[in-house]
Amino acid sequence: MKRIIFATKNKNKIVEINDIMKDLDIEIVSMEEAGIDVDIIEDGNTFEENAIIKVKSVMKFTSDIVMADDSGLEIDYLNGAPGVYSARFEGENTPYDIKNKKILNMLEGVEEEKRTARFVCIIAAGFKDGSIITTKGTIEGMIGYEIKGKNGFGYDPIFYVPEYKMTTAQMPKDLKNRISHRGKALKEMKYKLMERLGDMV
Ligand code: ITT
Repeated sequence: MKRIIFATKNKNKIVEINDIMKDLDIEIVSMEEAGIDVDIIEDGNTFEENAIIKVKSVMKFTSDIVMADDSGLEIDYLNGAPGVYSARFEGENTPYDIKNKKILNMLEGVEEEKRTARFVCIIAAGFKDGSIITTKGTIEGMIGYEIKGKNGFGYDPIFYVPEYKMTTAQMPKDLKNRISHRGKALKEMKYKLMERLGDMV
């Protein structure tokens, strides 16, 4: 079976990615499972730059296909913050309950129309010939007024999707994976991979 190494240390992402890619005949393994341990300095200014940095850092250690996800939450009222700093917002190791409460406080009293936000995801894939391709997915929503839901991870409990009248943390995983930034970016990547797989691996 063909193998892709996913350059992430975020276990929640690996779970979602495996679910989304399960119909492909490809084994997705984490860096840990592949025995690759590298500290990646995410010093890009955009999601795309960071996704490519992650892929390139791991490509040095393998000739397998390497894939990475750089994602985050853009809040319009905060001029797009936390954006590429989503994981580092208020400190990398701070529990999300605290980060989410902080955001709710920052938006206290802000009316509904101004609470718009989106999750953005860039997926990058690097191949043994050195080429790298990227895909992008977004999901539009708004910052809710309270923490709601136990599914998902990160900012899901405050990311409210009006169309479904719930946060992404209240969604069953299949629904989130179908409509999410990551789901959309990975779906497009799946098609691009299927086009290339024959001669690239
Ligand atoms: P890797 O770099 O090792 O992949 P990371 O968690 O540091 O893991 P990012 O730099 O891409 O990943 O930061 C993404 C952050 O954006 C993530 O930690 C969450 O805070 C947030 N985020 C991304 N996708 C999300 C989702 O589907 N639901 C909730 N929060 C999400």
